[in-house]
Amino acid sequence: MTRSPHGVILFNPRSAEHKHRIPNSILQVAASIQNDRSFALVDGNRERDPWSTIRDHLASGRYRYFGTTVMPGPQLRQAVPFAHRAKQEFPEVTTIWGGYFAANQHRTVLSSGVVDFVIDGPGDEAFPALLACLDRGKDPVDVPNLIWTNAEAIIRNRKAALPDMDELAALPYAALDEVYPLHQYLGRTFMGERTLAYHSSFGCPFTCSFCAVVPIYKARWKGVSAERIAKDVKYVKDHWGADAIEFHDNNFFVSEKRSVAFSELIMDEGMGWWGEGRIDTLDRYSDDSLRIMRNAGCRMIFFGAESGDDEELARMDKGGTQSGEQILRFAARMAEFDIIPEYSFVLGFPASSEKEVLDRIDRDISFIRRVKEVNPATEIIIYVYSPVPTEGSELFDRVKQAGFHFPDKLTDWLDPVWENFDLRKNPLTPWLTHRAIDRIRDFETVLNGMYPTVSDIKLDQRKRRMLQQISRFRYRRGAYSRPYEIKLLQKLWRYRRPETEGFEML
Ligand code: B12
Repeated sequence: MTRSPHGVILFNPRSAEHKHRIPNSILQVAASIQNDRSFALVDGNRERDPWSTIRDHLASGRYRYFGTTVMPGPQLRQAVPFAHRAKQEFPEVTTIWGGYFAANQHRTVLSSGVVDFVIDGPGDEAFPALLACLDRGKDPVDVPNLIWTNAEAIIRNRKAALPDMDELAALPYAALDEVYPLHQYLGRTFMGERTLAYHSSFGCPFTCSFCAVVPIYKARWKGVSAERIAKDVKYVKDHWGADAIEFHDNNFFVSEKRSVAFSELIMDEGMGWWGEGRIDTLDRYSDDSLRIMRNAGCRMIFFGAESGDDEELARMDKGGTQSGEQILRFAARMAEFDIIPEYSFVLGFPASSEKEVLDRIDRDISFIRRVKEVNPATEIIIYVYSPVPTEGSELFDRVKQAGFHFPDKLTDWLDPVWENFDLRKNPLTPWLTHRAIDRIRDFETVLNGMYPTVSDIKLDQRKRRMLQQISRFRYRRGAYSRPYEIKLLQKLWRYRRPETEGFEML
């Protein structure tokens, strides 16, 4: 096939972190078109003025397509204004968005008039097919995983089956390295000196109704083989000295066979690694499997515990066999294998009265304390429930009945209220009052004071002991209200919250 003369700009807007991970979203998209046409990677995390870089590329006339990856939160601060500028200054250029925000909020994105196409899920097949269509001036009626508009309506094309992940082209690490030295993306974390961010699977087999992955993947999951992961990881180790891995999959541990095979393949590489999984899935793993994973460097696993209340787990369609009793028992089991469980909880679901919302928050707080009694090393992540459009789920119906709705206009998402919503920090949903938010945040402050995360590697032993000393009295008495003295120290020492910025990376 002849190479197309029309290049693509692939932009990763700035996210809020100060040390950055490999932008796998745009890198994997680049892999899908690297044989057909030229591409320019622009990482907003590595550019002081990314718009001028993008504008220079567009002004060169070599690029007809402007692709941007967009997740909710800080990335919108660049993605939205840059789309407006591109449309104003280069009306002949076609703008394409992909990523979770774009797909889940496609109606608002397309009706903004500054984004022409939205990739709905994996772009590996959709994107090259879309560009080939547009090169020929054709309407992309047969391109899968695509949402677009014609004069009358918004059209959502058919969903493609998940790609055969081992068939996907290798990531163009060398091309990224030419623009942004790759070793600078491999920062020091609690697992190693040079931590690689790697994504080895799409989707998740479950349909928790608070999760933004569900509307896009609809309980489908597909992973790269253990052999391919090991080959890719060793390539980055050999070329750029990676000695630790963050697996960015939504659910890395779906297959025990794959997890063990991967562990055996990197057993002698001396690499530490982290990934995300489900408690009920890992609890079915044999002791041998967990031992092999630990010996192969598995240090910590992120789990969606969500709630210790079985009725609440049912109300959020957690599915599987997860229960409050299992969450506690599994925390103890993980201690036997010296793998740190990182439990995330979602607090602040809708209820019929403020009293009921507050009672449930207190219920979740006492459950989290029990987890800490069972295994004090358990890392705790607290999210405040921020609705995602899981249309048709009982939870999202309740949310709508309670009067919640997303912004109608794309630019409204830039409002700090909605950014806080995205960050799951302070989503002022109709049923959540300031008192409820304060109760969650104050407990979190005291908890993080009493048990600072191991992932904050800049917090030395002396600082940890001081935080614990001033938090112990409050934690023991459950006196969480207005913990300003702890907040002050956490601010002073820039305490790191992995859920918003990822692990501390120096
Ligand atoms: C890495 C990551 C981050 C990094 C930032 C990465 C960056 N871009 O610079 C950090 C740690 C900073 C981060 C932060 C947050 N994140 Co985040 N993040 C991820 C994570 C783990 C991996 C993303 C990734 O690289 N995937 C690998 C690539 C290959 O997959 P992909 O992105 O899906 O891309 C494919 C398709 O979507 C499509 N595509 C995607 N973009 C584009 C663009 C174009 C042009 C095209 C054609 C196609 C295309 O094609 C790609 C190849 O098939 C995802 C979960 C996940 N597994 O995807 C969560 C995720 C995107 N994050 C999420 C959230 C909510 C956040 C936070 C808001 C959390 C918080 N409470 O603060 C913050 C935002 C604050 C901030 N700091 O910006 C949610 C979004 C959910 C939602 N509501 O939409 C996710 C889905 C996690 C989850 N399961 O809930 N995040």
